[in-house]
Amino acid sequence: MIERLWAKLGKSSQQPEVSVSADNVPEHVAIIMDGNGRWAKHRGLPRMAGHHSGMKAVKRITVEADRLGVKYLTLYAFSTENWKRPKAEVDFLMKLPQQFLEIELDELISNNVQVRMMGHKEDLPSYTLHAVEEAIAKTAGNTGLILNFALNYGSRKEMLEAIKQIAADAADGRIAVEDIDDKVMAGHLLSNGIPDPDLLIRTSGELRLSNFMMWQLAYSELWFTDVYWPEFTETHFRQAIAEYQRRARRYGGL
Ligand code: V0D
Repeated sequence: MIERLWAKLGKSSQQPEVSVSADNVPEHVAIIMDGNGRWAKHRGLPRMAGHHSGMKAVKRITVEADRLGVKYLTLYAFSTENWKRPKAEVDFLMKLPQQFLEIELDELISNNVQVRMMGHKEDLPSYTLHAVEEAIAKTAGNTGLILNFALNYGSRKEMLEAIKQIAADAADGRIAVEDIDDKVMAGHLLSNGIPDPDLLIRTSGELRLSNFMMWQLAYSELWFTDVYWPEFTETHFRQAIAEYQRRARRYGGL
């Protein structure tokens, strides 16, 4: 409620300061960016307006994550279940990576951000994949924030593919069944090479994982807010991180 009021005022300078400590910043923050359609409906706008507005929040939070010293930011942009939505909406969504990158890629490059994608590439339209792959290639040498877009991502599919690969390796004698452990499994997941998220944020009031990084989130702190993704600001992000740090201090005291 109070967030809605702040959001209406618009300017982040009018929001209360949330103090975040310089140490114990989560290395990896993952976000389920929910509530874009609901935000639009709430305002009497088409769902597409919500998705478009959600892109601006992506920009804001990327800048803020970088400023705070987060190393990996993973954003759930499109799930394997999202294909069930009306074709017009899917078509609109698939144009967003290109649109986002046309506006933001140069700034991402000058800010040393490395773009990555985590998801099943096969079903994506070629223009979507090309835009993302171009951004990945152009930022591959960057050493700053890793901005990891989960695109056509589904955790069960990810785990099933990993299990199939490991089973094939076992069947062909490349690995012994008793040697299959956490590390082998993690090495076959789409997140290979990225540490597990320290903190998961989900916006818009739903308290579910919705098939997102179920292996990787096993030990993560979870933080939920009723705020719709298009209204999610730097201040909300700092609130989540401050709460993460408060929890970390509590464990430290034990
Ligand atoms: C819509 C809210 C950025 C969530 C944010 C294809 C739903 C806005 C990207 C993006 C989407 C993806 C890859 C990339 C650069 C940008 C994006 C989708 C949806 C789904 F390399 N926002 N965004 N992709 N929305």
